[in-house]
Amino acid sequence: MNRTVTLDEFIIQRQKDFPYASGELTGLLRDIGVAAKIVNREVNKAGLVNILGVSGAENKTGDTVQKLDIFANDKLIDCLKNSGECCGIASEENETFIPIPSIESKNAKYVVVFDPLDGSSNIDVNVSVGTIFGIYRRKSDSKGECQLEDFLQKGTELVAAGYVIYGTSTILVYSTGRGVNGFTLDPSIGEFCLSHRDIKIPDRGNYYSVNQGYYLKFDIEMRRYIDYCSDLNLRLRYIGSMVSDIHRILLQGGIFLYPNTRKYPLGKLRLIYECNPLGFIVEQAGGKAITCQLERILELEPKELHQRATIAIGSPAMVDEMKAFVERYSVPSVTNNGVS
Ligand code: P6P
Repeated sequence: MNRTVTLDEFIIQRQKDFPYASGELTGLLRDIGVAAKIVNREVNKAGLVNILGVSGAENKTGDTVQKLDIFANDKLIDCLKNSGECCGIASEENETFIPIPSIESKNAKYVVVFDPLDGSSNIDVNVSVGTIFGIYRRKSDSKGECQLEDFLQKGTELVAAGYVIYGTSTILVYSTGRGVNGFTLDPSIGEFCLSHRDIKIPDRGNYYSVNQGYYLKFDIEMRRYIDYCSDLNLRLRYIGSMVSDIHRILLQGGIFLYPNTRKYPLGKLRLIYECNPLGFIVEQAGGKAITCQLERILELEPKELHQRATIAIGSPAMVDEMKAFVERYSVPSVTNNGVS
C-alpha cells in the first residue's frame, strides 16, 4: 500500500530537487492549491445555494459571466494577493492585469495567469468545469509594479502550469517543467493526494474531441482530418469544457481540436491562460500542441492579454497526422492581388 503523499509534501520534496530554489514557487503552488479547495467547496454545493445562474455581468470577451466564475476569480485573486509571492495577476475575467502593490508582493518574482472557471456554461447542468493557471517569472524591473510585458511571455517561458478539474472528483494536475503529476482531493482530510504520478500521454488514442456542430464552418483540411478520425472509428468526446476534454486525452490518448471558424477566425480559445498552460502540461507529458496553422503553441509571441489561438493538442502521433492533413489539403487563401 503506497503511503499517501499530499500536494504540500510533494511540492516541498520537489523544491529540494532545485538546490537554488528559495521557496517562493513552492509557496505560490501551495496557495493555488488552497484556492482550489475553496472553489471546490462552492462548486460542489452550487446547486444548493444561490450561486447558480447568471450574474448578468459580461467579461472582456463579451461572455455572460456566471456567479461561480466571479466567486472563483475573487478567491484566486485573494489567495494570490495574500501569498506575498506574486506581484501581478492576469485573469480571463479581468480586462487588464492586476498589479499587487503591497510592499512584499511588489518585489515578488512571479506573475500568475489564470482562467478561474473554464467551461462555466456547464455549471448549471452539473458537468465538470476547471481552473487553468500558469506562472511566469517577471521580466520588468523588480523595484516597481509589474508591467504588461510580464504577462505577454511565450509559453516556453512558463515556470509552472496546471489545472484543477471540479468533477466526479477534484483533481489538480501541474508541472514545473520536470514531468506532470496529478493529485486527487480527499475530502475526508481536505488534502490533495498524489494519485497520478509522472503522467505520460499515450502516443495515440481512440478519442478525438472537437465541436462537430461547426464541421461545415471548418477549413477543408480540418474537415478532411475529422473525416479521417471518423473513418478510423475513433470516439468523439466533446463536453464543452476544455480542461475536462484535454484531461481525458492526457490520460487515455487522443486529440483535441478548436480550429478557426467564421465566428472565430483566429480561434476561440485564449492563448495566455488556456492554450499555453495546457500546452505546457501536454508537452511535459510527451504530447504536442500546435495551432491549426501548424505553429507550436508555446512559441507564439503574445501581443495582447486576451489573444485567441486555434489549437490541436494531444497524442504526438495524432497531432503529427493532423499536421500532415493540413500540409496536404490546405488551400492558400486568395487575397486581392492573388494567393497569399
Ligand atoms: P464551443 C468554454 O466556454 C470554452 O472556453 C472551453 O472550455 C471549451 O472547450 C470551448 O469554450 C467550447 O466552445 O464553441 O464548442 O461551445
